[in-house]
Amino acid sequence: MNRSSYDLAVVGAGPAGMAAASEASALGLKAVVLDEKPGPGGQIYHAITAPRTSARDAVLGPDYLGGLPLVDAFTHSGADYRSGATVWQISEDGVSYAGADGGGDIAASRVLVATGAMERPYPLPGWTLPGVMTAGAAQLLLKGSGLLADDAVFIGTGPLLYLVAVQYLNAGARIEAIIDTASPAAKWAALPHLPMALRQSGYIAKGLRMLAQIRRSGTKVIHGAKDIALEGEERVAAVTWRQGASGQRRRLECRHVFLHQGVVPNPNMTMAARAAHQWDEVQLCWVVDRDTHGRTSLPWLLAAGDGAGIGGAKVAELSGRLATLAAAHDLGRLDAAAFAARSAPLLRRIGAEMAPRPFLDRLYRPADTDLAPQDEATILCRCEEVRRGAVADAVAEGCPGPNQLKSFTRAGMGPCQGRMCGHSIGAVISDLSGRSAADVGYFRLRMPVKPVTLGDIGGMTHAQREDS
Ligand SMILES: Cc1cc2nc3c(=O)[nH]c(=O)nc-3n(C[C@H](O)[C@@H](O)[C@H](O)COP(=O)(O)OP(=O)(O)OC[C@H]3O[C@@H](n4cnc5c(N)ncnc54)[C@H](O)[C@@H]3O)c2cc1C
Repeated sequence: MNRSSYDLAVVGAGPAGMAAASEASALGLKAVVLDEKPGPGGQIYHAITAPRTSARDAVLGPDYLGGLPLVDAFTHSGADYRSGATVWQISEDGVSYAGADGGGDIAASRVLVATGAMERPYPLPGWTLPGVMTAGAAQLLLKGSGLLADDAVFIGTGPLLYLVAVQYLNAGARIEAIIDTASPAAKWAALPHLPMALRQSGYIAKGLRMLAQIRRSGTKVIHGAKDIALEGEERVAAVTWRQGASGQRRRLECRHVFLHQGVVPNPNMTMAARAAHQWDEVQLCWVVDRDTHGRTSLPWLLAAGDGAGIGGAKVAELSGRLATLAAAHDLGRLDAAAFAARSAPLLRRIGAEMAPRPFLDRLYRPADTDLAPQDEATILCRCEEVRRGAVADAVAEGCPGPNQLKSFTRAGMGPCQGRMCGHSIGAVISDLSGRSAADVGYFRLRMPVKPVTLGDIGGMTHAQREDS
């Protein structure tokens, strides 16, 4: 059992967590960083410390390699880094984690949650078939293991869908088709925000370059698809959809499908800690209430990065630094003048980096029917196999929200604790009841936030488990 004591415990070694730890060391704070992955980098820089080859560099692109200095600074920061450490509980006393070393409790004066984003669930008929995964999962396989699936169909909307498609093309894979589900109305809603987005024209130029590369590759891009469904027995065999005004049903055979409709903050840890959250009507997700420096409604808890609100990797890095400044100031280790002086340039850069967000969030807004699927047989909660029809029955019987739905159906009570279904369940109840998503609310979450064994909680090492 590990009971060392730290000024700051950081959960997550993505851009936010790595930057926070580097800043902590520069300020003389004793910091520990825990991440369940085997190496630092988070989602964007997943497996960045793997041996480099020119082929891999060319596939993953310059933005991926741009993470190397950050990882290098983190590695040399002097912060205590625990890889393969799954944090299952946080509190005002610190964090509890499970890991190969036996895990344990780590006392810390402040806890910074930098657990990043997750892909918004995209439930549609057949999405649980083998051969179907999220675009982000396909990307992790590419980054981590160099695995590719030829002739995949990409379905959905959002910058990450196109980024993964481009990385696939860079790797020499053939893409069967991209079915872009963004509604035409989204473009009109985004347009007024284009001038502000152009203040950071690099993002727009990058997006246009990706679209041009996909066009040049000859990949089929299909717009206006409705009622998309995946077919197959043992595994996915085809995608079908209704096209255009005639509503004619089309069919495309395939063996792999990658789904994606944007990323949302992973709210499980901050919600389970009982920090205040609110519904973001533009990003269509729950976000933790926080000030400019990531201080939440709980005095011991800070939040940074995409887990606290989607802003991308640069904003994650900057917000990690700001949260550490706040921790240092609040612990009496940084005076008010230094706190203000160090914060000002970071806040300015965050303002600039966030300029394209209102445009991007509206341009890639998922269609309402994709957020809340209409087909009765579509599974919403994968862990407990709860279908939309069961949710509709419960709402018709008077079930008012996700928490009561647990008693009706067990939705959200499986190992993922609602991570995979929370947003879809909220959207479907909102759709069925005519109430806003904010009013419907989210699951009431509890620790442990990750599935752990009694051995993990008791702090057994792997060797002890094998002996017992
Ligand atoms: C699947 C996926 C792929 C993405 N790929 C890209 C990309 O290629 N390019 C891009 O620009 N943006 C990408 N993004 C968006 C992206 O997340 C970045 O904006 C950036 O990585 C955010 O940094 P962060 O530090 O906030 O979180 P992350 O980079 O997500 O890091 C969070 C870290 O927290 C760890 N963690 C989470 N829960 C626990 C726990 N309970 N215990 C221990 N550790 C925990 C995770 O293992 C992870 O390493 C991706 C998002 C997702 C969901």
